[in-house]
Amino acid sequence: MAKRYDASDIQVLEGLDAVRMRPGMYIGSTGARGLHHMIWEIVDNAIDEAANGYATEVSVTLYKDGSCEVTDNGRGIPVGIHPKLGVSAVEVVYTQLHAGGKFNNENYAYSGGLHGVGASVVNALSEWLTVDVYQDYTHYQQRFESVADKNGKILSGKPVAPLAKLGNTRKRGTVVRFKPDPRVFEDTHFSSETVRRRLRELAYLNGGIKFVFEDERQKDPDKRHREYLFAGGLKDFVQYLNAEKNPVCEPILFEGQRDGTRLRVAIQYTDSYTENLFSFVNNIPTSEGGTHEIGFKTAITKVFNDYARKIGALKEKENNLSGDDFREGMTAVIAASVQKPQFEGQTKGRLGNTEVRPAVEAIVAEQLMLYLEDLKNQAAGQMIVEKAVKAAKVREAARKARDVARQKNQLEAAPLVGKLSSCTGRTPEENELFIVEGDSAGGSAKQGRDRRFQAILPLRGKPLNAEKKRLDQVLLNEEFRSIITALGTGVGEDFDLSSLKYHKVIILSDADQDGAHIRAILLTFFFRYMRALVSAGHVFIGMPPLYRVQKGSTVEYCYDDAALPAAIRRVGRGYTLQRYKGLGEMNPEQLWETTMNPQGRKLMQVTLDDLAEADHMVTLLMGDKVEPRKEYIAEHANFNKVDDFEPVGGVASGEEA
Ligand code: TSJ
Repeated sequence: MAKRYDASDIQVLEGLDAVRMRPGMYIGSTGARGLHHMIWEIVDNAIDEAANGYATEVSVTLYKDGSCEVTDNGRGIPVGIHPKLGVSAVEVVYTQLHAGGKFNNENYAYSGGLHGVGASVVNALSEWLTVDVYQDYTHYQQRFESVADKNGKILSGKPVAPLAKLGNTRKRGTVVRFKPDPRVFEDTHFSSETVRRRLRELAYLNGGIKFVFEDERQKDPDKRHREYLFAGGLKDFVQYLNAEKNPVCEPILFEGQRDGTRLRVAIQYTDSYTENLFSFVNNIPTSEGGTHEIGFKTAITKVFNDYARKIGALKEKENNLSGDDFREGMTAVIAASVQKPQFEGQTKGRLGNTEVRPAVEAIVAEQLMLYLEDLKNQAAGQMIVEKAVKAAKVREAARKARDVARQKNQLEAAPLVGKLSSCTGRTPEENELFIVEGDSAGGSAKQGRDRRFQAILPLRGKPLNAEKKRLDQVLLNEEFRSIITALGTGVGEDFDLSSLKYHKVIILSDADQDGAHIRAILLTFFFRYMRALVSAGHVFIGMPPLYRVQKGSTVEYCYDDAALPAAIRRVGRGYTLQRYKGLGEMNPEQLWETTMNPQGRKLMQVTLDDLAEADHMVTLLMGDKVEPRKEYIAEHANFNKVDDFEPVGGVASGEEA
């Protein structure tokens, strides 16, 4: 009877416990990102079923008990007993790490989700998980729990009982409900916004599938239920992205497949100066770009240059136009499907697979050529080329202006460097740059700082609005030039994150309308011309206090109106209250204590969770359509509130790590 264990048995026995030992290895982090990753993992499986044509609807419900439920109306996970393991396929999916690799035979071809970690990881990191399968008029159910044994060791995701038949049903599909384990995650609260936005994005990327969002925790009925279904898919996506802009052509749509890479593309030009490329791999946003983006850009530049020559817009002896020229005013969504994606970079937001670049390049070159050869697209093709020729001319003129400015600058380099009070430390990871509104606050910050790792750059007046200008014009602005010089990274196409001199870039502006405006201008600049700085999490917003409550030696600072009554109660009768109208009213010690000292200050990290939303808001706040901006500002008039930073990309809340 002595059963001999082989390697695969050991994996079965230890698989899920290994996940609990090192959750970060499997879901990236145990913070908010990892927590939400649990949902995406399960949702991926449901989307797979729908994308293969077996389901039409995917829904996600957030419950008051902290659990999340994901449903599809597909075939249901197979319930048959696995011949080798003697348990149902459902159970295998939830208890075996990387079940995908092992069950790729005819009946159990299970993809394991596009994020690739599989449903078993979600099970391992949940307090409990239930799965309901509705298949062949039968309702099956199984429940898993993570329980402590008598030594207090946690056994992860154990089946409470085998898969059971509960009864008859006419329904079809799979329902998975799980509660993330608070022993694993720092915070188990699902963000309504995060889930809702991601479902909307998935609905654009997977046109024709209906996504339903339910949040049972919300009181407001409007926030409890949302449905997203975009029949047009990427076409609808690019039009949505351009909603606040002025499009100058119909969307250009194409798709293709080559050497294992599938690509879908939607492009629409607008009259703006900025380039907006949103790329995805297997439904995952690649905000740091990668090989698919490079292939796309290369093909665009080549095909449009060839076309420009063919129609005589470029003469034989003239140089090719640059890629930037053809991408000015371009909004594009590219969605690639890649077999074994490798995600690299700071936030795993860059595709590394080298084979994808030539595949994407070939698909785009072929399809775009077909588009341009079609007679009914002549006008659009001509317009795009003319636009690029104009962009090149302006760029050339700006380059000359910049050379002049640079020469001038060399003579006057002193004032530019002189503004920055650098720190003495030489470790970029530890160093912080405070960009401070106004000379007087800059002075206080300079005196109050810890000069070993904190540098101060005061801004005089307002930098110009980067949204309405080309990079060339932005570079003529002294405030932006001093920021670029201080950071050491270069800007735009030349931006190089690895030469960043300060790993925290902290914007410090007054808590009033002017301060909010300066903040928005700076964030717009970073968003448009140093996006990797933001996406890698280097940009922060300093939070100066609004009030100081004092009695004798007892002092309390309040960072929002809501905190004031409690602070007054704590300090007690006979207090004095100071309301800060600006940073300049604080002396150096107070500024240090409340806003700059890493022990006790509040910083908001700016994130780019939702690039589409971030772009919308930047366009809305800084662009040239006045009406939507007025509405937005009217709706978000309280500039002291942390929520105001949502515009520039769903700024994550919370204190720095
Ligand atoms: F991740 C998961 F396992 F938890 C999960 C899987 C969660 C959810 C919400 C849905 C699913 C899922 C899996 N939905 N649909 C399926 N389909 C299959 O697993 C399936 C069904 C039939 C066949 C077949 O060949 O007959 C093959 C597969 C992969």
